[in-house]
Parts: sequence; C-alpha cells; structure tokens
Amino acid sequence: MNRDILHPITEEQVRQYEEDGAICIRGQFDAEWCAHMLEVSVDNMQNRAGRQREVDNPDDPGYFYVSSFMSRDNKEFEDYILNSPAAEIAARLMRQDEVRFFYDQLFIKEPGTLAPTQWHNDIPFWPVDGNHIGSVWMALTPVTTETSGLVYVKGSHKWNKLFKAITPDEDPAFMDDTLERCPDFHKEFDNPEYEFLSWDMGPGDVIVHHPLAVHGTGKNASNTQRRVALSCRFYGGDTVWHSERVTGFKVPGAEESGVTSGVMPTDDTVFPVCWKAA
Ligand SMILES: O=C(O)CCC(=O)C(=O)O
Repeated sequence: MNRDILHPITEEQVRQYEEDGAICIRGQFDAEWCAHMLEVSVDNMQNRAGRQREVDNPDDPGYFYVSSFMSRDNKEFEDYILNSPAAEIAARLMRQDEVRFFYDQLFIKEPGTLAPTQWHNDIPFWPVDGNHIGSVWMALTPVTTETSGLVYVKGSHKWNKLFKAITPDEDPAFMDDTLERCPDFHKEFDNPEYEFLSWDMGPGDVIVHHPLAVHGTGKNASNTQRRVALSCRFYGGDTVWHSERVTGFKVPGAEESGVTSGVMPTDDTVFPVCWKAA
C-alpha cells in the first residue's frame, strides 16, 4: 500500500482548490488501499463499530450508516490516516508543511437509500475555526450523482457564511438557532446564479473540500450499488479551537488535552501529526 502520493499535486490543482473550494483528485491510492479500506469499512458497518449516528426511518427501504472516530479503536483506520497519502494530499492542496488529524468518518448508503445528505457546510458542526481544514472524501465504490455522489456549490467557501448544522438524525444539540438553514440547492440546479461541481468517481478517487464549501447529496437511486465513502479531516495553518460554538460534536480526549479557544490544538495523541514536509 503506497505511503507517498503517486503523482505530484500540481500548482493548477492547488489553485483550483483555492478557487472552487473542492477538487477531485484521482489515482493517488493503489488498488490494495482501495480493496482494504472497502473491506474494513463494510466490516465496520456490519459490526456497528465506532460512534454511530443512526437514521431510523422505517419508510426508507435503504440504510444510511454514519460512523465517526473509527481510527480511535481500529488499527486499520489508524493506519490509513497516519500512513496513506490522504494527509499529504490535503496538506499540499492547503499549501501546508504539516497537517494534524482532526477526525475520520464513514458514510455508507445502501442500495435504494432515500436519505439525502442535507446541504451544509462543515464548520458549524465543529468546535474549530479556520480555512486550513481539508476533508478528504474517498470513494471506495463507484460513485455518481445517481448513487449519492457529493455535489458542491462552486466558490461557496468564499461566501464566508455558516449554515445551521443538521445531522442525519436532526440532533438539536448541533443546531445554532442564530444560523439559517442551508437552502436546498437541489432546487437551484437550473439557477444561473450558481455553478455546481460533481464528479463520477471510482474507488480511490478523492474529493478534497474546504470547511466552508457548501455540499449535499441526493438519495442512492441504485438498487444494486452500495455507496461507501471514507472522509478524513486534516488541519494546519490558521486552524484554532472554538469552544463557544453551539454543537454536540465532541472530540474524545480533546478537553482533557487542554484545548483553548483561539489556539490551535497540538496534543500529539489526540491530534497527531499525519504528514510533515521532508
Ligand atoms: O458522504 C456524505 O453523504 C456526506 C459527506 C460529507 O458531508 C463530508 O464528508 O463532509
């Protein structure tokens, strides 16, 4: 399984990330990574390991599985965040010489799952602020917009706007009532005011997005294709802790490690350095 990126990240890709807020990067993970992480991800779902958020909708014939912090209890996920090219890809796109690990998350939509992923941006979910928090969303199965591929509003990270955080199970602990709900951009696809970005992806292709980039998905319309995505967040640069944010999001061990509002968390156990320039 490759540790280093297989192709250099180009200046053009960095500029595209900066301009659009999201970019698809292909061909950086070898086939072994893709097969291995698919296997451990499906296994995680089947064993309900990690910290899940169940979406209990009896009218949905499918199943939307979300788990977080898998790498805390599972060496395979830990190995991915510490030893795969994911962290370097995020670092290079954010022009950082070092990135730390924030958290990992699994998003699986079984065939026929009706649940969308509500339009949102990520910062309102998290007790952190900053531009240099890159999410690396890796497809582990084929993904198209029909099978719930992510769609982004191009350039929305520059709106400098926070939308109300809505979890798949609509947990009120995350909802800051001073923030407005993100519009349903599926209704705006024909609106010339917006440009949308989406990609057909194969296993190992990743999307990297800025923490303010607005994104969402529809249902998984396939009756046969499961959609498996592993999303890992890495940070550096201007990232700081933000204890005052209204959110139910808790990083295990963060408070004990002495996080302070306005300061970057640097505890090497809770937020390990995953990649450093040579
Ligand atoms: O895969 C999904 O449905 C949601 C992913 C997402 O919102 C993220 O990784 O930030």
